[in-house]
Amino acid sequence: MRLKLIAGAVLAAAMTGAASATIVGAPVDGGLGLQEAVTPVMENIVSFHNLLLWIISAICLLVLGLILWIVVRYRAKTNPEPKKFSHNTLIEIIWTAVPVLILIVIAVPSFRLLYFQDVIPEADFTIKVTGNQWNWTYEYPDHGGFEFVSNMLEDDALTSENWEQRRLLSTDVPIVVPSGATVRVQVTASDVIHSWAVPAFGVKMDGIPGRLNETWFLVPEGREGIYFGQCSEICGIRHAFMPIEVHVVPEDVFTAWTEAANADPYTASSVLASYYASQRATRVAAAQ
Ligand SMILES: [Cu+2]
Repeated sequence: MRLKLIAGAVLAAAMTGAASATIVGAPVDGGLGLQEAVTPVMENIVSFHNLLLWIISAICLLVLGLILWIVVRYRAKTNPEPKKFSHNTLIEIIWTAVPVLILIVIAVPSFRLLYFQDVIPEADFTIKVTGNQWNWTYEYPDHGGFEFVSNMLEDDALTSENWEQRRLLSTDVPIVVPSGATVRVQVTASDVIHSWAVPAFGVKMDGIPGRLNETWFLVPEGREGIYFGQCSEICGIRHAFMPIEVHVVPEDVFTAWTEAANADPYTASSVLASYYASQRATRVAAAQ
């Protein structure tokens, strides 16, 4: 009896684990920091951010210390006669040179990171993203050129039947990419400026009507899952309701999805549903 109960609990844990394990890139309750980095670009952004945090904290503490020291040491009560000097050359040289040095220390990794983001490595394939008021059009020119529009799911359409969905973040037709592939993303817009941003990828690229911007991302193998993003350039009244949902899946699932999408991109998500169902089944079987 007890054994059965334990087995049941393990099974339930495995099943909820399977349902929640697929969402990787999403906001978390009470979260303060950046989303967990999954691409090399985001890993670099996080370490640059952490470096800046040390520098900025040291500067704040130094300035706070100086203010406290001056407030106490030079207060009117103990200094009835104010000093009359107007400048101090040595101090002025120091407070010019030290900030210049700090800025150089910051600039070097900053430019290195900018070039790393900006210079697109040899890409495996391209996705073209067009921002519209208020949804995204996706095109896969290297996989037969199919195209579809991705809209936010309204609250009453949310269902976690096939995979876990999130309010204001899930879409009716998610985009799919394989893990381990370098993906070039071309971003533009049809009406006003939008911005295609996925925090866990370290990607935020403006889509500007009449122009084509490029960026890239690479999700390593083993980091498959669902990643969410949002339009990040205020673009009108429904700006907050044009999310981005990216499913990173193994290569063979991606191939099956592109084949289905070439026939009909609006029903191709069934490939994802059966992939997650088989994953769930494997996990449940492993737990038994
Ligand atoms: Cu927008």
